[in-house]
Parts: sequence; structure tokens; C-alpha cells
Amino acid sequence: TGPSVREVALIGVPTDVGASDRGASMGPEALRVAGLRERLQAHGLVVHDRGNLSGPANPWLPPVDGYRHLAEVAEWNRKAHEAVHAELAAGRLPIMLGGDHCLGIGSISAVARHCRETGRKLRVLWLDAHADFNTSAITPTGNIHGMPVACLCGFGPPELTGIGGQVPAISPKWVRQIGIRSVDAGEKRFVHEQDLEVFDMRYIDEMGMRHAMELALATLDERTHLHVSFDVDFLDPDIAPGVGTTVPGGPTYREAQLCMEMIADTGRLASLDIVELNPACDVRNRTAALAVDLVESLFGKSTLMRKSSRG
Ligand code: 4U7
Ligand code: MN
Ligand code: MN
Ligand code: MN
Repeated sequence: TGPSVREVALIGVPTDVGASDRGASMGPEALRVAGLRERLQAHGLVVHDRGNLSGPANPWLPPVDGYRHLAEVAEWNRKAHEAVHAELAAGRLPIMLGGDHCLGIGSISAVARHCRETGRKLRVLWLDAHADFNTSAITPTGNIHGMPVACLCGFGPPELTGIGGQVPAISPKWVRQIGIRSVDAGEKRFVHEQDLEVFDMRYIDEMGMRHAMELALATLDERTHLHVSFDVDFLDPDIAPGVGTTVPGGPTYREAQLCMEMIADTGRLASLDIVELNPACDVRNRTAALAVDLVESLFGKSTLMRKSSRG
């Protein structure tokens, strides 16, 4: 099993417990309404929609000891972990429909576990406006959707870092972040200290999306499992208003398409998260439709038949 898999499983994880703004819990349905399943099928993929996982309600409380809703976040992530791992073990490509980005902990820890079990190398592409590298000591908000990369790298509460049975679940060396333009003061120091490889918007402005992606996708080989964690706030808010935490100055439509197409061209995509879509902030579901459009490119849609095209 691996990147040649053409069977995908949609796993809805309808929660916003990792955020302070509500509404990302409606993301899975908005993606379905935008035609995600049908658009993937049109590319020859066999699509299994597993429906939505269920879990605790959002208590909507202030943070305690630097974490908002830690118990609920842990429970949702344990469920996401098991669901994603089961699909990988069965040879299917899981697409987790969030939900807020705290769910990257469950999803990516499952991917890391699968890679350990099958002797694969993991590369994580983190497409986001934010680095999501906060800890309880440095977070300005206590929102755990700002902490998943740190938790996966072993910096966080045991309830979250322990999901998947190995701490840390991943090494910062396996991660490439693209589109970053909002990093908090303490988080900035921590990103530097841990030497995360970040292609921020300054880099993309100066060098172009093509060069950034060439480097982010360098040194993949036939044993690499490529995971994409797509936070919809990666995109410029002018084209993607339907997120809770917009940050101006993101990738344009064309830059985002190129990013997805270059990932498709590697042929190594083996799991995906689509997170942080917030229909309560959207305009006539257009951000969901855009996300679906980009995901089509990620699975090999291209304008013309290209030598490198796989779809
Ligand atoms: B997302 C923030 F302070 N950094 O930690 C925080 F700006 O998953 C935002 O990338 C985090 O959308 C955004 O709360 C989390 C804030
Ligand atoms: Mn994020
Ligand atoms: Mn974000
Ligand atoms: Mn967000």
C-alpha cells in the first residue's frame, strides 16, 4: 500500500474544540455539499465516505493551565487517530475532513505509526498561514489548533503527545511549512530553536512558489509517504474568506494551484487533512468549493495532458 493507492476514504471529524471561534465543526458537510466525493470520482478514484466520527460537544470554556478543552481535544484526536490508521492499514488513502487543526495530531500520529509499521519515510507538508508550533507556556490564546506541530514533535501534554504510542510521533526534520505569515513572538523563537523548515510568504514573494515547492519536495523517494495538512487559511482571504483566522497576504489562486499540482506530480501523496474550513464565515460556500477545486489538482487534475500527469 502507498502512494499508488487509488482508493480514498473520507473521514469527517466535525469539531471545533481546538479553536475559540466556532464553526469549523461544519466543515465536513460543507466539503460534501461542494462535491468533494463526485470530483474525486471524476478522476477515477474509488471514494468511500465513512461519514462523520462522533465525539464530545464543545464546552466553550476558557483555557485551563494554557489549554482550552484539553480533555475534549484528546478524545477527538484519539478517535481521528484510530480512523485514519485503519484506512491506511487497509491500503486506502485517508482524507480527514476537519474540523479544526488540532486534529492534525490524531491524523499525523496515525500516519507516522503506519510509516513505522511499514518501513516508510514520512514527509509532512504543512500548508498554513500559521506555524501551529505553540506550547502551553507560549500560546497567546490557549487554543490547541495553534499547537499540533509542537505536540507531534513531542512538546505538549502527554494526553496529546502520547497518541499513537511513540513520543515524539515525528521529527521536526520531516516537516516543511508553506505559506506561513503569522507566527507569535514565543513561537517564533521556538520555530528557530527547533530548526523547522519554513517557506514563509516572504520566501514565496522573493523566490516564487515553484522554487519553494521544489525545495519542499526535494529528496522524496519511492519509500516516502507524503502527507499534506491543508489548513484552508493558507489561502489568501480574498479568495478564501471561509476560515476563522484569516491572515492577509496569502497565496493567490494560481500560486495555490501550482503548489497542489507540484505535489500531485511527485506521485507520493498518501494522506491528506483538509482543516479549518469554517462555513459560518464563508460566502455561499465558495471557500469550500475552492478547497475542493484545489484538492482535485492535488489528485492530478491538470489543464492539459502533461508528461508528468498521473491523473
Ligand atoms: B490554525 C494563534 F495566536 N497562533 O496559537 C494561536 F494567532 O490551525 C493562531 O493555524 C493559531 O488555524 C491558528 O492561537 C491555528 C494566534
Ligand atoms: Mn493550522
Ligand atoms: Mn492556520
Ligand atoms: Mn484557523
